[in-house]
Amino acid sequence: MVQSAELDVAVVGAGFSGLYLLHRLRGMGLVAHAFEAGSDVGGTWYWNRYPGARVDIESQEYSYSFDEGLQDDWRWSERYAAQPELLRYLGHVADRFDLRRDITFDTRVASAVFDEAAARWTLTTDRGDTVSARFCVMATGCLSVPNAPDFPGQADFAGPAYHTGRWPHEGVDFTGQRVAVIGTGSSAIQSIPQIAKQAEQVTIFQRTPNFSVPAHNGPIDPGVVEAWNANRAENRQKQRLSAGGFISSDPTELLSVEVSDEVRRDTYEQRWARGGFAILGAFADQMVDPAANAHAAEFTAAKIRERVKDPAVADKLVPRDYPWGTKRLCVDIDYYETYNRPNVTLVDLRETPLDRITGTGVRTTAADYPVDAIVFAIGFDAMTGALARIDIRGRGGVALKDEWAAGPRTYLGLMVAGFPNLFTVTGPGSPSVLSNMVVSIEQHVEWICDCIGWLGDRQLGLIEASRAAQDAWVEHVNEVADMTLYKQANSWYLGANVPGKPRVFMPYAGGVGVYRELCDGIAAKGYEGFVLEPAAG
Ligand code: FAD
Ligand code: N01
Repeated sequence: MVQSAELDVAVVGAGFSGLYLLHRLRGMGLVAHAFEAGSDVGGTWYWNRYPGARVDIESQEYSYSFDEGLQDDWRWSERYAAQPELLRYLGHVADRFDLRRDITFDTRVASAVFDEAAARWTLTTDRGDTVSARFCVMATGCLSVPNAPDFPGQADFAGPAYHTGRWPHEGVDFTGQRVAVIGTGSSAIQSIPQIAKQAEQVTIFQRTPNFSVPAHNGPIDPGVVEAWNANRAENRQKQRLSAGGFISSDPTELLSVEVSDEVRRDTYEQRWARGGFAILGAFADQMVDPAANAHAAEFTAAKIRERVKDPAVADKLVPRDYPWGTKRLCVDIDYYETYNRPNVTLVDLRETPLDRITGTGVRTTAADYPVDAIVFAIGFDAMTGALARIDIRGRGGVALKDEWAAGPRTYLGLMVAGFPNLFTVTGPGSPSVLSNMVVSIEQHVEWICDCIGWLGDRQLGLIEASRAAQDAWVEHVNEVADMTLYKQANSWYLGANVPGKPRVFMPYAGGVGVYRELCDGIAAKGYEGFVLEPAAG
């Protein structure tokens, strides 16, 4: 339970972001408390327990860097840690730094209202708690609100239905069952091979195929761990200054359009053999030059055709209508090979659209598919979803959802004009989901905490993004996105997966290192672009 109704900082969420915030704020001698809708810490890794869930960045890179002892003591077992291990890691962090005593679980923050006279935020929860805090940090996650399935007839379905983002804690046994999986994003690509190993029959309903690369997962190579630890400080610094927040992709300056066909093929083959996101570092022009991007797409398509035996099925699995990498690249274990199994069927919803769910299965315009269970792997209301579900009101009682009616607008993805002392972690307008998020989270947490400390040192009580700085930042975020191919995909980066959501490219595509330097420069100039006011009284 929250010990004090008068907090220095209220934190919403207890995933990677909320846990580090609590630890850091406490270390500054501040009274901080977190509220978490789940029953324990972990965020993404608490909720997403579907079979096959695992990280797409190498384990040692997808971990906190802020504490040497933590890094010395923790050992990852696999190259790409699976969800249970990631959840154990976050539980270990909570234990190690004794964080749970400052977290109220099973409690959803329903509203956060700024009281201008008192210069404080009042938060109310769905359990009737009210707390007041000088600062409020929304560590609510970019992918924490699953899209609710909304298929005609779904209430008629007699069997169980699951969403990958809200998987039952006790697990699901599909033995002997016929299972429908709707969706073919990362969650589906990870879970389908596992479900297919257990179920009698799996039918996959695909609207848009994704580009996926093999993880080549396995027990973590002790040599990798040794090399990482031998140069850990340097590696961590390289991550922080890199484009994507990870260094295992080993990016080159080579341009795909300038090398010979042979060099290009060899480069891609070598990176394919390394697995995972190594391919992202192959050429510097693949995300900005359509011709270079087409090379990556052609190479990946050829690999899909090698991996899938039936050419007609392979053909359906090849993405055609958006550039390579403009949706987060999937990292799979035997995804395409799973289509070679006799108990797996792919239904292309572009050819035969999903008509309705019936009492006994899924009906397309061409056929009925009787199933015992349905898995909805249909994604999230990303980046703004969790914030939109809290009634956040800033100056003059203005609601954040009204302020963002035409799409999110922030300064640096950290603050919103009209909402003083309210911070967002990895909010829209920051590199966020285009990066190794742990690196982006640490940078945000440290910037926010340093800012709060700086204000305290100067007897300043309020910080707020100026509208001019916010407008300029939004323009810059758009300009940078326009230099890339990202906007050519109907992705959740643009809000395209949620009917009625404004189409705005939400993350900052300028890179983690560039962004960090911008944020640090702004802080060094006395928080340029922010309006500062003395503490009340
Ligand atoms: P979250 O982990 O989402 O935690 C936010 C928490 O806030 C949640 O527990 C939620 O319950 C809580 N919350 C939200 N609203 C409220 C409210 N109103 N009141 C109370 N509590 C609230 N990123 C990568 O970089 N690499 C990966 O490989 C990767 N894999 C992923 C796999 C999956 C299946 C998903 C969904 C995401 C993945 N991500 C990955 C992104 C992942 O979300 C981040 O890496 C990271 O875990 C986010 O941490 P967070 O603390 O910011 O948010
Ligand atoms: O969700 P998604 P996700 N009818 O939105 C389909 C991270 N993550 O949970 O593209 C039929 O990507 C939809 O089709 P379409 C990662 O950042 C990482 O898989 O809209 N189909 C799509 O195929 C990722 O990007 C990992 O045409 C419908 C799928 O559902 C993000 O989370 C693992 C539909 C949704 O794909 C989200 O991934 C998991 C409908 N009405 C997640 N509505 C790692 O590997 C939606 N779809 C680390």
